[in-house]
Amino acid sequence: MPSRLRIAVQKKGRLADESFVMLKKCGLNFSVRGDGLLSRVKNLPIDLLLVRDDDIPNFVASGASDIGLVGENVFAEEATGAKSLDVKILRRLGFSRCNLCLAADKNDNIQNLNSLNNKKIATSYPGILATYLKARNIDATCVEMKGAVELAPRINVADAICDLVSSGATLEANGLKAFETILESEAVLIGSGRKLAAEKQSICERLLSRIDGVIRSKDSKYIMLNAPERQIEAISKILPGSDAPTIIPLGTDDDLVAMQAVCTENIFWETLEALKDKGARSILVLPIEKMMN
Ligand code: PRT
Ligand code: ZN
Repeated sequence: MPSRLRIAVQKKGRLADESFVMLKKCGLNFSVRGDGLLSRVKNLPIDLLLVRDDDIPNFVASGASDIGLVGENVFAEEATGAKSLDVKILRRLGFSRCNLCLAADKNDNIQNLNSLNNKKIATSYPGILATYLKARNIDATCVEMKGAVELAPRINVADAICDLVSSGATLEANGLKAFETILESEAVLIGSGRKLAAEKQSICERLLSRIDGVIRSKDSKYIMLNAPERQIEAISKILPGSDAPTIIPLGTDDDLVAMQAVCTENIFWETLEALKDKGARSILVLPIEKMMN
């Protein structure tokens, strides 16, 4: 039987939907329904292992899954520090961004790292927190909570908290204020230090190259414009994050050329105005759906 690459993905939750979208953009055709643990990708030798996010680093380390998609916060908690697993980050994926922060009651005098000495901190990330405090010589006690960490100060379980913050609404609703960011997190693709069998390795490399294409095409745009030939250099300098543009003579009497380029950064209205000032006309900015180098 041909071997199939197994990818561990969160089944349900904040990471799940964006993970599925990303894999679909890579051309994987699958559906996730009901209570199934495995979803078979129909058009490639890949299976999705649908699990809780906290289990993903362990599954990748043990070989139950070849690679996995997980928040960097979970990767750092489950795979680094004292728990050290043979798992590494293969790609940063740029979604599910959040910060792991220290926070306390906004009216409290705990508003910096040093004021945490001899205090209790509630968190679901005891590993990351302990490593961070130790490196800074702060002597505080971690109180591990599986959820509702933001309630800990109010019910006198702890003096401060260490929790994920996205919009900040949860902290605000609970009268808390963040005073230190411990980790800036985003979704990451992880793999183990083990060598994959040749067939799986080749599927994995194909997938990684597609993921690179999806990440790069996200902020990239294709720009087309007409401009006087003498302005080619000035206009090229304005195009954000592009290599040398393609120049096509238009054969008109007024020395007009068409310029086309891939810009790896977003193009704002200000850039279009600057291009127009240099003589560019008929400027078109198009989204890029796929890229491969
Ligand atoms: O069931 P399973 O174990 O798989 O899921 P889970 O409940 O452990 O995790 P889930 O689905 O809540 O989150 C999955 C991942 O999403 C996290 O590990 C992070 O990498 C990422 N993520 C991004 C977040 C947030 N943003 C986030 N805001 N995870 C949690 N939160 C929580 C936070 O804990 C706090 O309670 O949202 C609240 C704060 O949000 P704001 O917007 O009010 O600041
Ligand atoms: Zn979880």
